[in-house]
Amino acid sequence: MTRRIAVTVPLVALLAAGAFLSLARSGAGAPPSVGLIEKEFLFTPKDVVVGTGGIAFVVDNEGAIEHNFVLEAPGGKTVVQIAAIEPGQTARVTATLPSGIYTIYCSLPGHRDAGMVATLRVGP
Ligand SMILES: [Cu+2]
Repeated sequence: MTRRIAVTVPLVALLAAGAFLSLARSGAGAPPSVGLIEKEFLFTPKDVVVGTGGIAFVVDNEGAIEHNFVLEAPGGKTVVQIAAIEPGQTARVTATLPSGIYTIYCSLPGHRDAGMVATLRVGP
């Protein structure tokens, strides 16, 4: 089952964009973000759908032990990763993604096989 996740743009960014429109700023502001929760031994949500382009991953370790975050492109190349997230900590990483089906997982020994893997579908 695929669960569609709301992609949010911070209201502050929208307000700032409007406020500075008259200054012809070219910056697009913060990218949309996707929140992921890690614990033993799963990612929530397990299926994520986003649009192409810049995306920020906000990864919250709600487990009792350390985890990490790896985003793998179709074909197996690592796009971005977060080396370690301690229990109770939140980490963030951004990437610019073309269309495709990506894999998110925790690369600590045994964690992926135990269920710490999720699918990221990126489409237009
Ligand atoms: Cu892990």
